[in-house]
Parts: sequence; C-alpha cells; structure tokens
Amino acid sequence: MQRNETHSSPLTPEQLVQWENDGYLLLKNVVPESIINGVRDRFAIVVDGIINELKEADTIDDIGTDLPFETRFLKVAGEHANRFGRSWRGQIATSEIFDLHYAEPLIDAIGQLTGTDVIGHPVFNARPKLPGQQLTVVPWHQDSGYFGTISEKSLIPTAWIPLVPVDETNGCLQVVAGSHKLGVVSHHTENREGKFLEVMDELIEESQIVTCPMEIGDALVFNNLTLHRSLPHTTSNIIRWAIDIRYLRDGDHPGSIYWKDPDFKWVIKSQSQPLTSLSDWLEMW
Ligand SMILES: O=C(O)CCC(=O)C(=O)O
Repeated sequence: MQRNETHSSPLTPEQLVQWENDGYLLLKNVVPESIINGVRDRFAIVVDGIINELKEADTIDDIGTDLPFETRFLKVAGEHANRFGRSWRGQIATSEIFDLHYAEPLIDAIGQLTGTDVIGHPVFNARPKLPGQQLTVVPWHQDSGYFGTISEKSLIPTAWIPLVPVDETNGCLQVVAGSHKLGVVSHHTENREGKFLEVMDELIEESQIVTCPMEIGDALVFNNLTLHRSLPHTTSNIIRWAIDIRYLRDGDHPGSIYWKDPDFKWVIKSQSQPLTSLSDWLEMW
C-alpha cells in the first residue's frame, strides 16, 4: 500500500470525525462544472443512440432534437425506457467518465479518507431515474452486498454525483448514519421490478436515516458498508440524472468485481506510482 504523500487536505477535522462516526459525507462543490458537463454530454450521446434505435424501429415518430438533456429521454422515449435498463456502465466507459474520477477537490478528499494514493474502482453506473418509474428505485443496501464479504475489510468509497438538483421529491439518496459499523449484512433480491439487492427492514435504524438533497457539483461520499437507498421520483418534470463512481484504498481487495485483467490497478493520484493512462484504462472494458 502506498501512503498518500500529497498535502491536499480539504476535509476538516470535524468532517473526518463525521466520516468515522456516520460513514458518509456530503461534500459541497467538489466536482467542477466542466467535468459535470462532459458527463452530461456523454449521457446525451447514449440517449441519442437509444432514440435513433427507437426511431429506426418505427417505435417513435418525433426524436425531440431540440429538447434539453433534463427532459429529452423522458419525453421522447419515456414509455420505452425500461427496456434500456436501470443503470448503464459499458456505454459510458469513455474519456468523460474517466475524467470524472479525477475531479478535484473530490479526489483530495478521497485521498484523505483512504490515507493512500487515489485508486479507481471498476464499478460505476449512470442512473436515469424517470418520474413514476419503479425500475430505478433502489432499496436499502450496502455496496458490499454486491461486492461480497471479501470486501468487508476493504475501503471502497462511493461518490454519488447528481447531474440535476435532487431532493426527496425526485429521487435523492438516503443513508443510515453509523450503519457502516454493522459489517456486511445479509441481502436478498427484492420482489419489485428492479430486482436489486435489499436488506431486511429490521436492520434500518429509523432515527438514523438522513435524507440528502444535493446541488450540481456536490458529491455524497459513503463507505461500502453504509446502508443507503434512493427515493422514488414523484415529480413529473425532469429526469433525475446521476452517476455513482468508486475508489479503492490502495492495497485493498476490490471485491468480487474485476477488470478484464484482474491485476490491473487504476492509479489516479500518486507521487510514487505511474499514473494510469486513458488508453490503458479503455483497454480494460
Ligand atoms: O442512484 C440511485 O438511485 C442509487 C444509487 C446507489 O444505490 C448506489 O450508488 O449504490
């Protein structure tokens, strides 16, 4: 494991205590607008591809070229959206998403939390959540529920980043403060459309639930053991666009999800290890 020799320390002592006690931090203004715009542009390209596919199949007439990113997928393809999945990864493994993982000051905060060089993790997801859509409502879970018990001792911080303002009416996240101290708990597959992993309600300490409204540029960073969920989208105007990305404490096991080459290490920030190039990263998909 490489200790983090860089000196950027954007987190206050109070935030570090909150991270230890609560297992999450809501960081304001840590992702620059230019990087957010790159991610939005990439998602817009995926939407364009979906809409063209529907048009070619004569499923839709109007392709809504002039509609904004916030509404186009909903207005043009909304009733067909479920067939394109609840989250996207392969389609967004591109330079814009690579760049997002380098956002400063986010990665300085990550380096402070892990205490090591900043290492990227292969799991990230674009999450278009449409109004009234059940498929994309994610129930209570720990990310380690997906990574397996092998990840229990690893630190794999998630950064959840909205591309539109979010609150409890359009599908923001909730976390259970302190739940990272439970270890990996038992998950089962939910009976709802999404078939996500979920935990038994008994494990949720109601008094510790924190709802996290956020603005563009914010990141909600949480421990891989922190219980969290996303709320239903109950308003009818815009898509709740978000992306979740992950990092790894250097030397820790990434869990039961690997790159094409299981020995690949994505070095994002280090003074002693060679940094990973975009082309090396693209080859891992
Ligand atoms: O974006 C969402 O709706 C859910 C995100 C989530 O649960 C996660 O990133 O682990």
